[in-house]
Amino acid sequence: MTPFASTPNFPVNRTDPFDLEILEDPHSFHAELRDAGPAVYLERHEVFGLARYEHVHAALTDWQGFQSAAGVGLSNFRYEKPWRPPSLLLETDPPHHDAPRAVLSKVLGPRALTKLRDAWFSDARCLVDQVLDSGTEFDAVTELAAPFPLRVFPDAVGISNAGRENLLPYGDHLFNAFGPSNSLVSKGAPRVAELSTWVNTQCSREALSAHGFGAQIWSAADRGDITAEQAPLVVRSLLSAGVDTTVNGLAAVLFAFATNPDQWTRLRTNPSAFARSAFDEAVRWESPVQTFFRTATRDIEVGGTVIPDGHKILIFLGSANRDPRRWERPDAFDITRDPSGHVGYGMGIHQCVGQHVARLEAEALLTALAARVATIEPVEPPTRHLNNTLRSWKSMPLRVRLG
Ligand code: OVP
Repeated sequence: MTPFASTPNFPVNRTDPFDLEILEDPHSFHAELRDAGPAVYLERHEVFGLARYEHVHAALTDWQGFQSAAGVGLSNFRYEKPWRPPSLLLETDPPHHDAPRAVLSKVLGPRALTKLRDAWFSDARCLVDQVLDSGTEFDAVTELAAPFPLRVFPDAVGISNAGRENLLPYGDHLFNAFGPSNSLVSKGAPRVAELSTWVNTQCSREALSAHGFGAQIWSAADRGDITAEQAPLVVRSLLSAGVDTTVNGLAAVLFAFATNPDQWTRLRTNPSAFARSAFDEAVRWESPVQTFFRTATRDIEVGGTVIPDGHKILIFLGSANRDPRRWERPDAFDITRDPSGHVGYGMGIHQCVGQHVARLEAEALLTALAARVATIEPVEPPTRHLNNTLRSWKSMPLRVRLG
């Protein structure tokens, strides 16, 4: 049954967390895992799963016991060659993690973003006007949540306009590849070489405009803060992590408001006060990044279970963010709650370095919508785009009333 004692001292679950039906609607599976115990053996992939907030938080903050350097997907870099050179941010630990992290946190920090604020607010108003002027029914994924980040973020990084349509499929495959080699990974495989070549080409100094995030990463290499070999891989992290995540985060907050009209009314009473925390509440509620793996660096105890050295551990961020042991009315989208402490951006030394960028995009888009839109409702149920890691969407038909 398991590679361990015939009577294991931990619960065992036979469900595949990456089964398409589970990805479509993971909530009851998450509740089952949380109720089973602090650490559950997931027999299908021979890994341990952590689904309660307390233990997810503890594992994320213990980077020494739960390493990222063996990969944050199911595959262990000690035994299997990764499909692309590992990320210098996501798939490393101190000391190697420190310099790239310090560079990116400065380039993407709140101070640096103040320069983009007015331009992004105006871009958001422009996009919202364009959508609303052509009608009050639209697809919130393909007309708002995808086009907005796809316009402002690659501009801010400083890549060319040509080929930007590659960013979403590249990210889709990247986030699928953290999971097992299932049908979602096979579906992306034919385009991997082409998409990787395009992304890698965008990371060279020559491909990047003069003052963007990309150029600032190369300037950090000139100063000696990182090496010239590291610079293109740090740029690659921006192009890898910065698009699909925000597209799905924005779609999530729009869906949250469409299905909770009282919350939209409340947002509109004071958009500048509520927009930011509303987005964080949507990140808690939806967890656009559902899972990441860690690897045990020694025999390590979690709530009475010893996870053996070298084992992969699946961390259920989405489950932790709806754990009733931590949150009151966890399934309710409530912009007046304090969502801080949610693990939708992770926690600890790897916590999302782009979170200020994501929040600024959301604040700009929600503010532009709040200025013109009185009510939002679904026209028909949205459809999911299934991904091994992302809680993603294909379509979201909405109807709004102006005023
Ligand atoms: C959500 C993330 C995701 C995918 C790729 C990378 C980071 C990277 O650093 O390449 S964080």
